[in-house]
Amino acid sequence: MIIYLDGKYVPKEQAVVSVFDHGLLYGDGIFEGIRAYHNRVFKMEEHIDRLYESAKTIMLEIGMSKEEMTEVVLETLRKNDLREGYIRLLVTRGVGDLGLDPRRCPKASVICIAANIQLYPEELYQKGMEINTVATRRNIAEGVNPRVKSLNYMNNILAKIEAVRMGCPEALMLNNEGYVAEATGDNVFLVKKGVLLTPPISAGILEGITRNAVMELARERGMEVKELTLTRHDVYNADECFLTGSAAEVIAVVSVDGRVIGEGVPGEKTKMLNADFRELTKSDGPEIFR
Ligand code: PXG
Repeated sequence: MIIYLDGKYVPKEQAVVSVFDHGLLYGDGIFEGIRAYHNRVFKMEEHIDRLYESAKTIMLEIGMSKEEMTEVVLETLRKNDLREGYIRLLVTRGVGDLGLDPRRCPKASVICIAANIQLYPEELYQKGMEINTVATRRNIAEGVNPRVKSLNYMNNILAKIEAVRMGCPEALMLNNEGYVAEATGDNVFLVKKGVLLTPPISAGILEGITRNAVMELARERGMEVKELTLTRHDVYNADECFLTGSAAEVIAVVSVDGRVIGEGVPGEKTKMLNADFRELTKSDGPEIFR
């Protein structure tokens, strides 16, 4: 496995960072989780744009152009002979001292890993999953805005721990007002009377790239799409529910807090949108090998 690390492509064993890196010391940094399908990097431009937006908000100077960053992603895939896979692109504040002042970190560190990922067992993609609401709330937008894909995922990790302790693979997280936000690494969708519903960005969620793609696919199918403040009541009484994410892709949810959603099997619209999503992965994004 070849890793990109600060300007060099090195074997995994040599891809090591300093214990003084503020990404490690403070979770001071940002990342993207990107997928490659059929020799293309899915929604590459959207991921690079979001990375640079996250950087802007945390006042992190990446030190390379978007074009150069795009090339890093493509070249990392080529060096690993991958036409399909999962890419973890991260930028940390870099090496500093034992104080959180980012001015002590002269240079950001850029890392790109290309590998494989399976978030949930294959069986769950067929049957749909059962999830539970957890007590840990999504962090508030007035703190670290959830739109920043920061390296500090403690909030979501606590939610994941709660879910796992309840015996389920994923958590439904609410925002601080008690409205539906998202899952730990996925956005949430409902289908009710043929309308696609999802919480608005203002609910304090990550603006998922898969979320945006699925909303667009639904509109192309003539479905009405609404970004609405949602309660757990809306979730329990939906006809269908599913999650989206670069890692998770599109996965049906068949039960929430013990309430069976719809017929208790992946719904028709969910399956349709998943098929459309699969199709889109064949043509979207730049080619890796020409
Ligand atoms: N919400 C949160 C909090 C996320 O972290 C999504 C939604 C979906 O966004 P995209 O743009 O991917 O459609 C994410 C992204 C993992 C993992 O290992 C999770 C994500 C990304 C990379 C890895 O669980 N979630």
